[in-house]
Amino acid sequence: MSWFKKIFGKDTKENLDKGLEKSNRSFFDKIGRAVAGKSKVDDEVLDDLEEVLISSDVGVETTVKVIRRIEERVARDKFMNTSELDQILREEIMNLLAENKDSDSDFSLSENKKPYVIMVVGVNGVGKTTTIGKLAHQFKQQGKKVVLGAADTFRAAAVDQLVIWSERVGVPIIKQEMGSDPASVAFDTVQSAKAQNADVVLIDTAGRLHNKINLMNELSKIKRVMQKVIPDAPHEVLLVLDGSTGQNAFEQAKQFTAATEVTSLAITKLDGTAKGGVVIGISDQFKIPVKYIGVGEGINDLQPFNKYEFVDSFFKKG
Ligand SMILES: Nc1nc2c(ncn2[C@@H]2O[C@H](COP(=O)(O)OP(=O)(O)OP(=O)(O)O)[C@@H](O)[C@H]2O)c(=O)[nH]1
Ligand SMILES: [Mg+2]
Repeated sequence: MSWFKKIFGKDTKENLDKGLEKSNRSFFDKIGRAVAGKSKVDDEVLDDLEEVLISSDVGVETTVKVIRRIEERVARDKFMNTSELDQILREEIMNLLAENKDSDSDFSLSENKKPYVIMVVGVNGVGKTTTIGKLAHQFKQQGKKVVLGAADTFRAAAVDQLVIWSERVGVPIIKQEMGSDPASVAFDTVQSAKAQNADVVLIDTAGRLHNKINLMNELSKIKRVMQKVIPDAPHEVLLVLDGSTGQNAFEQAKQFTAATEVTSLAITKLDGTAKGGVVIGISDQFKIPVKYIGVGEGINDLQPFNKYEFVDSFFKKG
C-alpha cells in the first residue's frame, strides 16, 4: 500500500470517481447511442465504437489497438451481445495498459539522492505551480523536508503564487525578484536545500517564454547550473499536462519529450471535463510514466496515478 493511501484512505478512490464523473457519463452516453437498437456487435457497432473512443480523447493510435483487439474477440466468439460490450472494452483497455511496464507511482526518494530534485515543466496555465503546492503538501505529510524554488521569474504573480503555496503548506521557498535569472534561483535553491539537509526540492519553471527554443534553452541552463551543486540533478523532470485540453495535451507531451528529457508526467484538471480518456491514450502511447493526476484545485486533489483504479473509475456504471 502506498503512503498516499495510508494517509488519504478510501477518500482517494471516491475523489477519483467524482473527478471522472463527467468523462464517465459522456462515455456511457456515447456507448449507449452506438449500440441502441442492436443486440449483436457487428461491423457497424465497431465503427461506431471507434468513433466513441476517438471522441472520448483516447487518441487514434490507442483506439486502433483497442478496436483490433475487440475485432479479434468478435471473430473468435462469433456472437457477441452488445450488452457485454462495455465490459469487454474495459477488459481490453486494462489488458492494453497492463502491457506497459509498471512503474512505481511514487517518486523514489532515497538517502543517496538527497535532496531529490524535481524540476516541474510544462506550458503556461497547465497547473505546474498548483501541482508543486500539492506535492509539497504530500511530501511534508510523509515527514519529508521540502524546499521550493521559484524559478518562474517571468511573471511577478508567478513568484507570489508559489509564496502562497509555501505558506499554506508550511515549507521554505527560495526566490529572487521577477526578471532575475531562473537558473540562478534554481542554483540558490539546491544549494540552500543541501545546506539544510532537505529531502526534496521542487523547482517551478516558466511555461511562457518568447518562443519554444528559448524555453528549452532555459530549461537546459537550469539543469546545468543545478548540476554544479548536485551532479545528478534533476532526479525527475515532471511534465505537467492539462487533461481538459484533450488532444492538445498529447501534442504538448510529444513536443516536450522530443525537445527535453522528461522522466514523468502529471495530468491535471480531470475534474469537470469529459476529456479524461486522454489519460488512457497518454499512458498507452508514451514510454514515460504518468505519475500523478489532478482532480481539483484543493491541496488534497492530486493522486498518484494507478492505471487499474483509473480504468475502473472510468468504466464505473453510475
Ligand atoms: N479544476 C482543476 N483546476 C486545476 C487543477 N490543477 C490546477 N488547476 C488550476 O489551473 C489554474 C492554473 O494553474 P497554475 O498552477 O497556476 O498553472 P501553471 O502551469 O503554474 O501556470 P503558469 O505559471 O502561468 O505557467 C489555476 O487556477 C489552478 O487552480 C486541477 O487538477 N483541477
Ligand atoms: Mg505557475
